[in-house]
Amino acid sequence: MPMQCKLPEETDPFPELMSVFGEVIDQDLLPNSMLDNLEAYGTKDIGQIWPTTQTWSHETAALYREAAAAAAATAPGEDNQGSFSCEDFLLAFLLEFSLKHGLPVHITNGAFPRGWNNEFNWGNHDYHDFRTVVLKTTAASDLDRNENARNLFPQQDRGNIEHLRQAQPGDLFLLDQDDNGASDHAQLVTSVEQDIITITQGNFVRNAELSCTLFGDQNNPSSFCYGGQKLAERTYQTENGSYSNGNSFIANNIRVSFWNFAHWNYMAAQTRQAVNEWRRARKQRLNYAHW
Ligand SMILES: [Ca+2]
Ligand SMILES: [Ca+2]
Repeated sequence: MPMQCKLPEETDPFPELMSVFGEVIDQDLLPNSMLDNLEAYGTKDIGQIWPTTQTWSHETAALYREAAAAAAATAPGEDNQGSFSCEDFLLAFLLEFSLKHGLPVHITNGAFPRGWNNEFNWGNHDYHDFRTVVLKTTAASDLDRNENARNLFPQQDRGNIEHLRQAQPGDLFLLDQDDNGASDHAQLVTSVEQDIITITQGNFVRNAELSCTLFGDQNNPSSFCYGGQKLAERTYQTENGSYSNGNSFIANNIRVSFWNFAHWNYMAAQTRQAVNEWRRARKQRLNYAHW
């Protein structure tokens, strides 16, 4: 898979949008003024992080679930020896799978409410840069955003034990442990068998060293101060409500969620179109300047 920011050919058709889990949310696109600004600040051309070569469908979502079922063994360990904060693990796993299969992603957070899209390269960035910025700027509570993930049981905001039992590998467990309405922990479901649900998770522990407080970025997976922890496997026993750390768990504080693939398909197509239109207009502008 080429990792350079290759520009799409104007004739490159966007892959067909397939029917898949999720729903399209109204979200602002990249404005031309922003693309013009990037150009003004020295970006030569706007390319892609990776090209979307297929869209999310029931088939590719099923492949993703298969990969999640093997996630404990193949957890992505590009840097920090496989250490991650909880949401960073879910994102790193997703990004790696999407890159490998040419699938679109559109991750929205407070730092970039328009969403990070693989079809938009804001400079000469590579996959590693993209991954770093997405992980660094996205918190567990951002997975609550409808643009990123949707509840699998929309009739109720909160989960219950029956919802947990119906989970599948690849689903996200979003936990609101302090019950303030925002998720503060996230886990990847890797298997559901009878009364036992297995998850893989990262964790975050703040590094209290002074040098980290002053110079490090605890949220940056590439920083020497990254607070991500080694991946761990945990189990829920739905029969008796016990969790593998010895505590019991409260099913009502866990939402079963899945990525909003339908929205990402749509946003990647829209982003490619917006970038192509901007490039066409820019070419005309340059031709006119050279006249
Ligand atoms: Ca993060
Ligand atoms: Ca919370």
